[in-house]
Amino acid sequence: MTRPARVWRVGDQDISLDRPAIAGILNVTPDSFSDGGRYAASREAIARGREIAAQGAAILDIGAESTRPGAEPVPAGEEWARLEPVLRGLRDLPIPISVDTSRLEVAERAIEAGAAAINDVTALRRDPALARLAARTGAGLVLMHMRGTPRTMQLDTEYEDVVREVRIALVHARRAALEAGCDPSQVAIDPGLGFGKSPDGNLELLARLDEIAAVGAPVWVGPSRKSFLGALLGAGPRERLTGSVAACLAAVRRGADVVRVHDVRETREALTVDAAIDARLARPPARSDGAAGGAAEGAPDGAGPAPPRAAGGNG
Ligand code: HH2
Repeated sequence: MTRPARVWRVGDQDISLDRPAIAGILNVTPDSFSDGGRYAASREAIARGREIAAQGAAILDIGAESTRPGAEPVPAGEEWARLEPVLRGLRDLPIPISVDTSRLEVAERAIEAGAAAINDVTALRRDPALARLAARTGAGLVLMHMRGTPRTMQLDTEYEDVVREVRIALVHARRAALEAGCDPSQVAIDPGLGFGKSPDGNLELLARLDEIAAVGAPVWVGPSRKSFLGALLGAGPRERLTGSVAACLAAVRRGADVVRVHDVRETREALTVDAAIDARLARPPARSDGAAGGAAEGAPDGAGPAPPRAAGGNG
């Protein structure tokens, strides 16, 4: 198996993947499935972007066109009009920004306005020239698997083997990006939970995420508040926090490098606890007789070596 890249290169920055990173979601749309309309005004969106950075996200992912099932595309001018004031207002953000767009003209403008990465939910199917743009500018590129378009994707969610099909499609898309001149460290892949998948298909993709991680690219995954969690829990989009966090933990244990989430603080806390438990494996055993042990013999809590990524890409 190829060793996963340990950084994801976005513009002139490296996002370390030694520990799982969080992409915080900011939707500046009137109609996103769980937070539509909430941050449609730029002032609220800018404040939420700053909050996401302060809560521990490694990257802020801003979307201006909903991709929920059945969503109609918005004109490029409208997409850019929603994005521009928010990008300008967040120019000094201490973390890089990715823009969730699959349109070349929007991506070009976003990079000019300071975005460091493009999150393309069509994996170059809508606009293959995005790969050349990333190669030319050094922007990070996320290639996400989707069957069809948001309007059609849930009409057929049957696969012979969903993991195999998604992996092959992502390998092809990544190869196209590399052939266009992208460096491998720039190009992340994402199985696209909820994009043309049944509830079982999403669970299968999470259960066998190590097979996607075996491709060797940084792996993004976005279970946050999605309807397969609602199907399991009988909960509406705003009531899926616990399920989302559980899915993120399961994903990082199977090789996810970046989890794309709405609830950054809660996810960060869960990942911190998970990492602290794993870190025990890299230290001398703690004594159980009440005497000082473990941390007292070594580094203070939280300052130890990066934990081994349990099953990190290796199943
Ligand atoms: N999911 C959504 C949008 N963009 N990008 C990646 N790479 N991976 C994902 O799983 C993903 C994505 C859908 O979620 P959300 O942005 O909350 O909703 P909407 O598309 O309705 O704005």
